[in-house]
Amino acid sequence: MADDAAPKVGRRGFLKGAALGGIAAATPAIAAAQTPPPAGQSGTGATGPRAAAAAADRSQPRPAQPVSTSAEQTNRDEGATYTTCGGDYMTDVLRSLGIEYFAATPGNTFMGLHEAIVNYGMLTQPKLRSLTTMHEEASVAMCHGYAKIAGKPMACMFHTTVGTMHASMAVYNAYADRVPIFMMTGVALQEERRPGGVDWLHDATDGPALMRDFTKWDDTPASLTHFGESAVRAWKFAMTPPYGPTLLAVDTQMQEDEIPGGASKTPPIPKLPRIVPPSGEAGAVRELAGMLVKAQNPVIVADRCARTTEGLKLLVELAETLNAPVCDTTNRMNFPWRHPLSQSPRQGALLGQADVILGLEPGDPFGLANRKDREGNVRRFVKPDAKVVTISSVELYPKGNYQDLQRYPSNVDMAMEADAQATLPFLIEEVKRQMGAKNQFEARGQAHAKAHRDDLEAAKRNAVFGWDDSPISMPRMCQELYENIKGDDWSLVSDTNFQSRWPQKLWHADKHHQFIGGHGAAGIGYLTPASLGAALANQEHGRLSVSFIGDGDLMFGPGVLWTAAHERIPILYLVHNNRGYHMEIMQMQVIANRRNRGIDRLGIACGIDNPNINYSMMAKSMGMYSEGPIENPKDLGPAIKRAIAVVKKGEPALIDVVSQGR
Ligand SMILES: Cc1ncc(C[n+]2csc(CCOP(=O)(O)OP(=O)(O)O)c2C)c(N)n1
Ligand SMILES: [Mg+2]
Repeated sequence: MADDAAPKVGRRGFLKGAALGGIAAATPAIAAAQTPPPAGQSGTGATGPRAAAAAADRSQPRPAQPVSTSAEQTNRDEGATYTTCGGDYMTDVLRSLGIEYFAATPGNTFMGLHEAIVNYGMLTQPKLRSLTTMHEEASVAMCHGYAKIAGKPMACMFHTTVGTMHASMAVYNAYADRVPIFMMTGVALQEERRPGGVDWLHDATDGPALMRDFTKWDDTPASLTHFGESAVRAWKFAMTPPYGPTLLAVDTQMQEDEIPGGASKTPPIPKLPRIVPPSGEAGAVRELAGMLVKAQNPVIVADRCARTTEGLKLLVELAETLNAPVCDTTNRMNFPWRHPLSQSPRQGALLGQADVILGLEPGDPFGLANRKDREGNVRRFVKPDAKVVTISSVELYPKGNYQDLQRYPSNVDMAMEADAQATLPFLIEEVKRQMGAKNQFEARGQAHAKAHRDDLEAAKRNAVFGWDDSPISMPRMCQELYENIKGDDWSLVSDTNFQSRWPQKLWHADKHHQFIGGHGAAGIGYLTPASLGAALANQEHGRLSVSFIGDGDLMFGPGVLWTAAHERIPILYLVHNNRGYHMEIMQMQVIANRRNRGIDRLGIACGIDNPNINYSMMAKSMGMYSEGPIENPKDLGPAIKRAIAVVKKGEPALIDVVSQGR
């Protein structure tokens, strides 16, 4: 990416640099169009909880840069070559939306826009950064991770048909994880634009159909004006809860050709309104507050609740007001890990005693009250008279076919169809009003605080089992990392499921950017690129991004390491190298044991060994600092220290840790 550090602007570049001004002159409203209203101005009044929630929402686009409107700069189309192609206009639309990054594996169905981004978008303000990937799945997963830190979409574009097919699993992950992505693919609508046989193979009359079941919205705009409107609409829908990926199929002719009629006919950039997410209906919020205030044992289960920093703060406020325990599914950074009311390890026991259960954006509302055993028998484990209330935006946008909604939750008493984070300010206000001045729940809070301390002590005791073992134990790997980052502004940009959640059990984390949650749809091949996208978003804040990636996950798309090195994105990858698809080993062991056939041969199906892969050498071959394979746990801490020094200089690094299954 270093290309734009010393731009050779030249005549075309100079003219391009002037281009934004040219469009601004043609469309005076453009500079103001995507500038959000002053913080605090809301759809229903400038004060109160709604305004406070909106003020802290980092999802809104950045204000457009000031633009010049000098006469010289309006001459965009003077000279021998055209300077106002459709791709340039599209580039301006993207950056008007606050999009800063664009990831792509190149393909000629989008070269008109790709060239415009490289030769115009990267050289003029506000600069776009184009990142080259080695698999379309990596482009999408990078956008997935980026959005979880940045709180807004990154753009990617993939080749028609073949690129769309490659991208699809990562799109499904993002869809199931309710994460916004601004995606584009090409399409040559006219046969004259398909000169060769391959061009026909790489075209589809309805390319987005392939992923329509798991994208939030798509369109195939038929003119530049239409592109502008659909692009703004795609961003808007992606960022309206439930968030999700949206897709535009963009005609090659429109990307490549001059703007019909020349620069003066450049279409305007449509205005993006500030989005106000739906909050719960006032009467229902009052009723829920009453249930929570009266409850003896309320339990809050937070799933994809905290979209932003503000969401985490609000959940802390609700929990502390009620002294109610919070069980965090870890799909988002919902709640501080060492908060005394953080009770995730005790979720089963707490739900069993609960009289009111509040599920915030639950991915599996059925699971709030029911468990299925391995034989498929369902058991309701909450008390018969326990009340279950959910606040969820997901059911405002249901789709068929893919089964991401989980089993029908007949256990739910009230389903508040609203965004949980947007509803929390009203719920807190109402709980406080109904509670009055006196805090009636202090004893409950103290009991939970003690349970939290007990869990922490138990986790510390358990962590030392096998401390000096080789392969290296999970708690040892996690703690060696934590000891080296705890003084920094760190961000764990991977999931912790495959590390048995040791970070949640032992680390202190109280900031929204310190953890990004999981895959969404458990599609492997997500961790390595999604971590990188999140690290990209962390880069401008100077945060230390660290990531655990599986050896299996890494081998789904090792080319991500080259993108990390090439783009110089600071991140520390620890490869949890258990030399196998260990999740599948565990599952197959259950089957083999059920059939009394032993587990000795399962490595044949699930091992990644013989030969062992040297991930450190692999990373080095792509220009990345690396160490390992590390087998002796005593070598791990010093290696991490050295790698972090590299990361702090702005480079990626990887350590291959030969480690236990879980
Ligand atoms: C695309 C895809 N293929 C297959 C699976 C099934 N699967 C789930 S976990 C897993 C193993 C992943 O290996 P690794 O990343 O090394 O993690 P480990 O379980 O070894 O810790 C596999 C293959 C999946 N979830 N997604
Ligand atoms: Mg593995």
